[in-house]
Amino acid sequence: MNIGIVCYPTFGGSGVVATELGMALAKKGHIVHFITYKQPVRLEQLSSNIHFHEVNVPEYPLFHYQPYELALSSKLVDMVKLHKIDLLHVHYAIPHAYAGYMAKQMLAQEGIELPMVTTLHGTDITLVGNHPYYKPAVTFSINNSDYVTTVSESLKLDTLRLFDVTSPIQVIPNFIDSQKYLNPISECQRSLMAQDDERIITHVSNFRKVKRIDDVVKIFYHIQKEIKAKLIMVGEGPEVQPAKELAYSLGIRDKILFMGASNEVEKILCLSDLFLLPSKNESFGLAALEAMINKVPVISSNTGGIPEVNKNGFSGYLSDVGDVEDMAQKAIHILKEENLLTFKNNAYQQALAFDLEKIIPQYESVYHKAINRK
Ligand code: GMT
Repeated sequence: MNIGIVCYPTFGGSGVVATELGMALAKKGHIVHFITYKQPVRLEQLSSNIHFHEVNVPEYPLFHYQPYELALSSKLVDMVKLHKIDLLHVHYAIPHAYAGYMAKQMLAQEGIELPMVTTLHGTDITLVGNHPYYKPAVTFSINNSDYVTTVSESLKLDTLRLFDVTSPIQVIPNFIDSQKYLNPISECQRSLMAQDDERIITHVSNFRKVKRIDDVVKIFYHIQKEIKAKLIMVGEGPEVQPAKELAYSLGIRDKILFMGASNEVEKILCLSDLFLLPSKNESFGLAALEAMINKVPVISSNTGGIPEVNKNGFSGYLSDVGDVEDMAQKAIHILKEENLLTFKNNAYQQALAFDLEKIIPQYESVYHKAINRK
């Protein structure tokens, strides 16, 4: 198939999933066209069947807001015609599903049918898309997609609860390429990060309020009182500075490393003993899955789709949102010498349930159905 993928090209989970999906589809022989404003960060290399088409939005002083959706929909029309794209897969409803719908309509005028699959990722439904300013357009775009998928059962329920959706929704969970993690990473040098007798705890996110970064610092504060440990914080966002300030005020700033955004998260995860994800909301928790495939157990909140990924008492533990003490006690339990290895192995086993081999055919099947609906 000749597939057009529209996504955010940044470190965010939806962009990562879209990019990994495109690369996996290309490996299976499909031709994949990424259409977005920048080359996606995880797109390692362009090959003969992976293409990137940049969407440019010319600056014009009259515009207070530059019209990205307009530029994207025009680019989609051009690329579909030029490359004979069979199907469009848009990730994240805002504004991609909306721009995709406009492209579909423009192409229909020329007798070209373009099936569109929309994958909802979370904040496009639970946080941003739900805002009254966006809701009518998001509802319209969902209902006018040929197929709609969500990354968890929980997100499907949220979508049905928050929007007046008339299209059927299929759950296709996020995935991980387990083959990439079969061999130990040579750069996995624990000694660079911590002393031999120190446990390494990690958090990776975009440091938004929804991630409850202050809880990450507080959980670590309790842990380090009982166990010698270091916290590695990976990512960038508005909550980095408040987290640093909280760490200073708790007297633990010297035990926390802020690494900034990284394209090599697995080099940090491979030497980690525990991953913290105390989010207020999380449709799936791809960061937790990436930790687990690296044999890192997870302490998380029990919100949204996280319970579909992290299994309580097996790959880690789940607590109520904000219950910092409970999360810390459970973390300490996992980090004990006699428990750690079991949890590490369990985390890895649990991650294998989301192996790409099981998930990619589900997307291919949706594509076939969407194309055959024409
Ligand atoms: O919150 C993030 O980490 C970014 C956000 C995004 O849209 O890129 O992530 C959402 O999509 C990811 C991939 O499907 C999910 O794993 C995250 O759980 C989801 N984030 C939220 O629901 C808050």
